[in-house]
Order: sequence, then structure tokens, then C-alpha cells
Amino acid sequence: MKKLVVLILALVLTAGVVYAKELTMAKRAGEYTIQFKLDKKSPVIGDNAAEVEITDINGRLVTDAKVKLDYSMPAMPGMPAMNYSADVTHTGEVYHAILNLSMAGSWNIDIKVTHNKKTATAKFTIDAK
Ligand SMILES: [Cu+2]
Repeated sequence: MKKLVVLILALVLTAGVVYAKELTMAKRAGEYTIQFKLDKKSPVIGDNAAEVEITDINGRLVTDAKVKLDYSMPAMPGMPAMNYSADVTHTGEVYHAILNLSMAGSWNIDIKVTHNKKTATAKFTIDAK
């Protein structure tokens, strides 16, 4: 058990270092502000770690929302539309997901937040290289 705690602590600290070089975007969605962060300044083909932080109208962190993160690329010549849903996990005050981007180009990110029986969606665009 103690080892597990140390491991988790190490992961949290490492994540803090990783997130220092990050891409951060924020959008208003309904009563909430949704902050979307990626572990890299420029998203890459493959895995990208995302972090979602939700604050309410009073600037308080919302830690009990249901968060859905979908990412997609519209159809292009020789490629059908691609739509994925990320598994969103909740640790502490933020939500985490891994986005596996299969090709370079522009991806649409839809973050749907359900809280207090209300749903709000924030849309972001990232450019994978
Ligand atoms: Cu494509």
C-alpha cells in the first residue's frame, strides 16, 4: 500500500513536470469554463495526454461532473471521417484522457460536461504534427 502511494505521488510529480510544456485552451460553455490542456505544445501523431479542468460561474472547481471527450477529423480525400471517444478518468480536481491521434492535421475536440442535470459542450481545435 505504501509503495502504491509513493508510486502515485511520483506519477503526480512527473505529470506536473510534463505539464509545464503544455498547450492550454479555455472556453466558456453554459455556466462553466472548460480548460483543455495537452501535455505538449504541439500535439503529435500517437498518444497525447489531455487534462480537463472545469470551473463554475464563481470560479470554483467542479469535480463531480460527468465528462465526455470526443475527438474527430472530418473526411478528406482518401480518408473517411474518423470519430473517437476517449476514456475520461477523474483524479483529484481534474479529468484526464489520452487522445490517440492517428494522423497529422486538424482535429476537433468536443468536451461535453454534465453537471447538476445540465449539459454544456466546449469545442476546441488542435493541429497534430
Ligand atoms: Cu485525416
